[in-house]
Amino acid sequence: KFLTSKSVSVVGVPFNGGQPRTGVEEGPIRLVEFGLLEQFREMGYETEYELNENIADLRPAEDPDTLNLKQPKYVSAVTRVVSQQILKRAQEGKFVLTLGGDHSVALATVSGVFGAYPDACLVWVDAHADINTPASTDSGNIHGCPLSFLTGIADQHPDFDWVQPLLKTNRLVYIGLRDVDEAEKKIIRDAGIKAFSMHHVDKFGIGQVVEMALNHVNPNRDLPIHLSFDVDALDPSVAPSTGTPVRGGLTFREGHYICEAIAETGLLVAADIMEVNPALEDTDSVFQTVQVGCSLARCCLGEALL
Ligand code: 6HN
Ligand code: MN
Ligand code: MN
Ligand code: MN
Repeated sequence: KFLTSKSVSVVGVPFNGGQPRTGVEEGPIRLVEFGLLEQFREMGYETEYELNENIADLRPAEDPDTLNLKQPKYVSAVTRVVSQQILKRAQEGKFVLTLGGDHSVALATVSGVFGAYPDACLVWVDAHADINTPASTDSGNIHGCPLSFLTGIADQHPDFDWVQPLLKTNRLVYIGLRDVDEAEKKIIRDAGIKAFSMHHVDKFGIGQVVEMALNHVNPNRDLPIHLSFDVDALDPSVAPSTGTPVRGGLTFREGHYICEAIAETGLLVAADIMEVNPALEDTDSVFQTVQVGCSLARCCLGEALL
């Protein structure tokens, strides 16, 4: 047991600078408006909340030469500040729940969580691998790159020199992949990173996949776990309001099962719910996506455990 009390610190990161579509910065406020904090309190959690409303004010001027990345100084400035916030809350023994924002915010969450728990492992649930390097990215969108910086696979980039390679590749496991760039496949193969794609979910079932994933990163079930959940891992019929939807994703139950099974270990110390974009699609789609984001978060905190 790593957490010292039944206490959750919710960190909203209303940030869209890691990708081109606006709206994802409204993810955190919509999840909170939906009643997430009250839901945690009803579950018996002491709940604190920081929205980081003015985070976009940190935007610096960009250099003309960004080495292939889009707005690296903006992403760096925001994630650097938020990483310190998350580090502090994790050090206080609180469960840290981060609400994105786009997935570049994982630069902050993983840096903060692994700063507090150097032995932690990371379960990355996503349609995408988010491990492009500045050299390999086609889009230049940094939400497709955080894991290359966090693992030290990316060459040093002047704007991200504060990011320490705290994540060892054998402490990272993927679930849900189905849209991985060719360059990312090579990175994953060369580094020997364990990855369970949708193909594996179909083949083995979600129960076996989570078991195998944890066996890889946490064989003795004694290390802290950080779960980073991109809602585009879910099928677009389940979570339609997200910036880069890909068909053939996790069902509602498969997504929840992952959160429940990891919560059940008693080792989960932090979770991210990322890429909810309330500006995309119709009202029903937004409601459905916000609702599923909240229920995933509650499952991370043990709601489904009897
Ligand atoms: N996400 N591999 C693509 C890219 O632009 O690098 C997609 C990345 C998506 C990132 O959904 O967090
Ligand atoms: Mn992602
Ligand atoms: Mn994704
Ligand atoms: Mn692609």
